[in-house]
Amino acid sequence: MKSRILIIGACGQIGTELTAALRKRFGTDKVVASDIREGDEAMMAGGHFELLDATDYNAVEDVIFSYKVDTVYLMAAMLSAIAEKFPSKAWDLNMNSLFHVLNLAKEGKVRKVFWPSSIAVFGETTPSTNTPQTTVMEPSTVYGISKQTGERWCEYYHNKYGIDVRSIRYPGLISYTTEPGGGTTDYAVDIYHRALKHGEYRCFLQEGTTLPMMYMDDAIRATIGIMDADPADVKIRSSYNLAGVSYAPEEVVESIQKHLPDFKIAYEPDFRQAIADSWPQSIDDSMAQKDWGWSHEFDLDAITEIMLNNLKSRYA
Ligand code: AKB
Repeated sequence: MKSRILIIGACGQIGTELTAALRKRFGTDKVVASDIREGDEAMMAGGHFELLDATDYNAVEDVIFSYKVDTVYLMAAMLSAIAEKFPSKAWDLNMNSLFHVLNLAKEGKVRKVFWPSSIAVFGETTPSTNTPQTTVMEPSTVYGISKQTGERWCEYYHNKYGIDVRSIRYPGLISYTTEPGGGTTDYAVDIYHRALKHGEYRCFLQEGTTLPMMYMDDAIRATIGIMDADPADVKIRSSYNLAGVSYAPEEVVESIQKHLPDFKIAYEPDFRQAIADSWPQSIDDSMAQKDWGWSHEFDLDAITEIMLNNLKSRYA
């Protein structure tokens, strides 16, 4: 019987923690981690691992077939800042990988799919505070355009072919295990590393840039939560708004200074400022709360405490 879970993009920021959580929950034999590159020791030694290019349909199909995969979490993607540098590569990766998995589901080779969207689907014309689930969406980044398009395809495949695809719009994610790569919200992770290593941080976003953020444990809980939900309760098949906390760089500084009073920040905004300015400041996630019981746990001070405590030993 097909019963295994495949994670594509298992070595990325979300994939790493999602793999650990799913291995813990379902047992190592039930989970197949895969990525285009090898992961750290815990990833490689902790269970099944396959080198896999998410844009190679045949390779993805082979892994699904040989491991008897039933459910796919497609986490491979090029994030907002890096995608601006490689637009066509980003489009290929973000879109082709999704089509491959949706088509494999359409052919009956996979039963259930998770695909991550992002707050990047919104743009300058979107109401920026308490952004509703359904609203104006005119993303201005390659990443945002790919995520918005992906949402439309997910809904289309669900409506037209009955595919059980589920998705959430992640805000910026904060974690200490694996660093993010190529996002606009990455400052909110880098800042903790720099605070411990150098006592100061040069921030590529300016003061007052409020963005929606979330601690990784909340994001993993949301991901598993929507996948656990009864299919009838997952009423939105494009992607759900998801909220944690919203804050600006100076609020992270204040939170860090409660532990490291001498910590300093300098603001040197770059091209990522325009991306951040086009995104919402806060998100209304009442649909996720209502449909599948979502609620976040971690606030900024709790995140800061966890980040500093866990990174401390690395920079001691
Ligand atoms: C990024 O900054 O690109 C990502 C995102 C918000 O999807 N963290």
